[in-house]
Amino acid sequence: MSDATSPSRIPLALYAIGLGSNRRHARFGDPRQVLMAALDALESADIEPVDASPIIASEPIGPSRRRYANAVALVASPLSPSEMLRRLQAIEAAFGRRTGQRWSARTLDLDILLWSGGTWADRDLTIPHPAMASRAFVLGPLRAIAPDWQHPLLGRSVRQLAAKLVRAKPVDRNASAH
Ligand code: A4P
Ligand code: MG
Repeated sequence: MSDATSPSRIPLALYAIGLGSNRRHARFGDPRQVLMAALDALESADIEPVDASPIIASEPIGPSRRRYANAVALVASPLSPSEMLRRLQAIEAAFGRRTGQRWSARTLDLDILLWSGGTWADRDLTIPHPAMASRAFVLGPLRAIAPDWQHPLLGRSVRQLAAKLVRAKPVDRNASAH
C-alpha cells in the first residue's frame, strides 16, 4: 500500500505547540501581535496548521513581572520531534529571542507540549512538556482546541487536567473547613 513518492502518504504526526510572549517586537508590536505573527511563521511546506486557540493574557509565573500573551497551536507535520524542536528554535531566533537567560522576558517562547507519538526524552527534549499539567496558561488554551487529547504519562485528558488545576486552587484553603 505504501507509496514513498506520494507526499500524501508520508505519515504525519500531530503536535501541540505552546506559544508565549511578554515583550514587544519592534516590527510586530505587542505580545498578542507577536503571537499572531508566530502562528503565521509556523506554517511552512512541512508544518501544516490544524487549529489555534484564542490568545489569552496571563499573569507571569516566575521572576518576570510582565504579563504574557499565551496560545496553543495544533500542527500536523512529518518532522520528528528533534527536527520540530530545531524548527521552533529557529523561529524563536528569527523573532529575536535572547538565549541564556532562563525565564527572562522574551519575545517568543515555543514549547512542544504534546506529540501524537506519545513520549520523548533525550538531553534536549522532553515530551510531554514536564510543566504543562500545572500551568493554566497552557491547559486553558489547549482545552479550547484539544480537550480529549490524553496525556500519555498521567492517563488523563486535557479537559480532566484543566478541571483538576482549576479545582486545586480554592480547595487548598476551603477544603479543611468542610
Ligand atoms: N526543552 C526540553 N523539552 C522541551 C519541550 N518539550 N519544548 C529544552 C521545548 N523545549 C524543550 O528552553 C530550554 C531548553 O528546554 C531548550 O533548549 C530545549 O532543548 P528555553 O525555551 O530555551 O528556555 P526557557 O523557556 O527560558 O526555559 P523553560 O524551562 O523552557 O521555561 P518555560 O517552561 O518555557 O517557561 N508565565 C506565563 N504566564 N506564561 C508563559 O508563557 N513562560 C515561562 C517560561 C515562565 N512563565 C510564564 C511563561
Ligand atoms: Mg521554553
